[in-house]
Amino acid sequence: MDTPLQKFILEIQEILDEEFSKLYSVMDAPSLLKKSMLYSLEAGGKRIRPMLLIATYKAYKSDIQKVLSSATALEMIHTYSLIHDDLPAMDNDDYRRGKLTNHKAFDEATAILAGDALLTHSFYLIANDTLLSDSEKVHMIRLLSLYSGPNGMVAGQVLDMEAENDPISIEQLEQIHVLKTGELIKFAVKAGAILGNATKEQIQHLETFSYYLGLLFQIQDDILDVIGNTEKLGKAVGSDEDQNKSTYPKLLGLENAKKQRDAYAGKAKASLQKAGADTIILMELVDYFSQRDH
Ligand code: GRG
Repeated sequence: MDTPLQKFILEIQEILDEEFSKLYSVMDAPSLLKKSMLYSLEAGGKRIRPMLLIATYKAYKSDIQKVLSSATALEMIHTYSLIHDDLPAMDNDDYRRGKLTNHKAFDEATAILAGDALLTHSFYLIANDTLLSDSEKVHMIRLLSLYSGPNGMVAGQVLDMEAENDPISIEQLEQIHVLKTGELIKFAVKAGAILGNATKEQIQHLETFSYYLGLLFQIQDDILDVIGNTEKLGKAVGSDEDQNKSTYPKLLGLENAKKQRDAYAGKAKASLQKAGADTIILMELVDYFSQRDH
């Protein structure tokens, strides 16, 4: 028997696949560019950010059509960040999600442009959504650009690059992850809550929830690097490029990293309860984030 979360995951994956295939026919872009954008969008990501956005919205309202443009836009920004992160100038990875990275399947210039196109088109999708009021559109675009830009995810990427090869403290590591991973997770939760008309107080508790969720997601990512998962990013576990990176297990030890992850899961769930958003799906998502194996 599928759990409510398993059903939800399948439902969201189908919805997003449909949104992306609509994109293909709607976008009046050169065919190579579309192919490169769709190649990465459909490469088999877990879709955790749109899932979180839609699950948070569903804690307050049920007509999920209203959040589809924001959820799709969010996954597009996440996908652009992965394409650019894999480029030779950054992580120089050949594989992602068990497939060739975008610049290996196409070429470097096409991959850069596919990332650029995903980023800019994400804002167009929201601006063009007839189900959102003008003020909702501006609100979504403002938050998404703030959290993914130079004060958010891009800042995290820069700090991460600067920290390479240098020993850093656990506080610095957390700051990098809060920006690099946490800001998009924060957008997911806040966008769902705002469009679901949650109160200011509920949104504050949800922001706290997203903070702990982002951190426990990243701790689990680091733990998977240590305990090994051949599928994960298609990289060899403990590969050379990972040797110099600071991670939670390296700074805390594996057992303490697991304890920290579980403590954050408890705090995330407590915040959900305070926000009146303690639905089965959101609660199960916390466990899914902290126990995932890829
Ligand atoms: C290039 C501006 C710019 C930013 C890149 C997200 C990111 C910032 C880099 C990716 C590298 C990385 C391992 C980041 C940590 C966050 C993380 C675990 C991303 C992978 O997200 P998942 O697990 O990926 O949701 P899938 O493949 O499931 O979509």
